[in-house]
Amino acid sequence: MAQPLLDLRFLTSASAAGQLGVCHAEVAFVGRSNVGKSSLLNALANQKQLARVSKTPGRTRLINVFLTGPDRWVVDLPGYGFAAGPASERAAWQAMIEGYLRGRRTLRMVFVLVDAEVGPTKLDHQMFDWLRETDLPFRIVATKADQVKPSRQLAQRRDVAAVLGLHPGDIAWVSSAKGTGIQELRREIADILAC
Ligand SMILES: Nc1nc2c(ncn2[C@@H]2O[C@H](COP(=O)(O)OP(=O)(O)OP(=O)(O)O)[C@@H](O)[C@H]2O)c(=O)[nH]1
Ligand SMILES: [Mg+2]
Repeated sequence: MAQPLLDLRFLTSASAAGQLGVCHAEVAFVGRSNVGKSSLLNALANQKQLARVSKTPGRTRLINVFLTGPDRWVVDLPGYGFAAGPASERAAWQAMIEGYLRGRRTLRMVFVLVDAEVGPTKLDHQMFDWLRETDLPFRIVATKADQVKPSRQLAQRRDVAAVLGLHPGDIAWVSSAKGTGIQELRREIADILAC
């Protein structure tokens, strides 16, 4: 069977959740700026420039919606914790992300991306707490796994999971650069969006 998500294509951008139309089901990527959300989307789609990637944090400034199959969305959100820029702008970003996460009845899973090498930051923990409070289903994805030394891979998986009170298997461990874990995540997302 062909791999799912390879048909991902750009649908629309919005600066507020209220501008978005309806869909059947959607999943979203959140995480701090520069953690690799847009790169992961490109890896899942096996397309190099579907979502814009940058070395400079704060590249994704809008809610970017990508379409797969009939009426299924994968949503790339702007990152949090990007220090540069005026406070008012940061507050507007936060309102955009919160507005989206609170406002979508069709949102089936929030994938929270954390850096595999750095582990969860204070802001990531705040995000987990907030997601628990709002009762949104979420799953943790550790990105840039290629940056973890091969000799540290197992221990790092265990450590990142332990900090979060999870088992190593509860966390998807991926590298967009090397393709690690991408096929598994594709299937997982396709299953979530399926019915
Ligand atoms: N080594 C390595 N670098 C990666 C990987 N994924 C992303 N990067 C790099 O990390 C940087 C940020 O990637 P983006 O995908 O733009 O990150 P983002 O989370 O979308 O960032 P914002 O849009 O600013 O929130 C880029 O320089 C990417 O090339 C990976 O799997 N391995
Ligand atoms: Mg991005």
